[in-house]
Amino acid sequence: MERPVIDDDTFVLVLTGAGVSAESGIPTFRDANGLWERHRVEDVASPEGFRRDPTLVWRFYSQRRAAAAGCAPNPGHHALVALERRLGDRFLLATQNVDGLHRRAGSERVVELHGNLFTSRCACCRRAPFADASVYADGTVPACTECQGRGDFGPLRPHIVWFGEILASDDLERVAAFVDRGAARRLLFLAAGTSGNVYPAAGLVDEVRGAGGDTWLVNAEPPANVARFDHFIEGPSGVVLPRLFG
Ligand code: BJW
Repeated sequence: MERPVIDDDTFVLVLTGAGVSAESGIPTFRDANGLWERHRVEDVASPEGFRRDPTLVWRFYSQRRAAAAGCAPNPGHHALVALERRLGDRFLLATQNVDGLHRRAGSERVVELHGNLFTSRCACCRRAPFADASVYADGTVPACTECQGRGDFGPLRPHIVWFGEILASDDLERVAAFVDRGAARRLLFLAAGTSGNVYPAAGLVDEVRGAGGDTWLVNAEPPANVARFDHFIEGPSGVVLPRLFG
């Protein structure tokens, strides 16, 4: 199997998607039997859907919280931890996954681009997002305890970036700064387990190529954007990542 050269000058930016958690038992979005086959994305993962039916949205995320809490990181997650320990600050992991499995595996330099399943925030007030593993299976829509009574009482919502919502600017800036630092030395980009459908994450490969970086993709099958990568390794990330970096 082709392996990337990682020397003392190399900066590695990793982008992970749902495929990396698939071997932990967490469903992907767009595969057969994926989440978007069973749920309408505009109903459960958009601000309009939440305004229309917050009960449905909380049922969806409650089921996902309950399921993810029972899952454990797999060898793909652990291989990225080992790579980070080797590279230190020359490593950054940008994940689209909200399941928290990278941090549970031990990854520290992590940017959770699309939020976190086990964090909630108020849909109305400026209260800071907070850790929350609550499950509302009975149709309850949790209320914010901080703005309640002050006239602008609002429901809590999952701290997730839904379609049409902007990603946190400090997260995007952290990734862009890493690309700049790596481009001044030797930059390697690895995407794993992502179909490359959702932006801005799907555009990272183009940014790295524009900065002169080498681009790798590990995926169970060739996705639509495979031609935008210099190297493609087909296979499950739980098997391929330990071989690449073990
Ligand atoms: C394996 C495997 C194994 C299986 N091993 N592999 C530019 C162009 C066009 C549109 C836009 C654009 N910029 C922005 C947009 C709009 C929109 C967008 O991208 N739309 C596209 C659908 C066209 N983007 C947004 O709205 C984003 N916001 C934004 O950019 O704000 C500014 C703006 C707004 C509007 C217009 C313009 C600018 C926000 C996107 C938020 C995405 N949120 C979601 C749901 C919430 C998270 C949650 O509930 O969990 O995030 S959508 C869903 O897709 C989720 C994922 O993180 C994301 C990516 O999916 P991923 O991870 O790639 O999973 P899959 O299932 O698609 O693929 C899995 C892959 O793994 C497959 O290929 C399998 O083969 C593989 N696999 N097992 C290795 N074992």
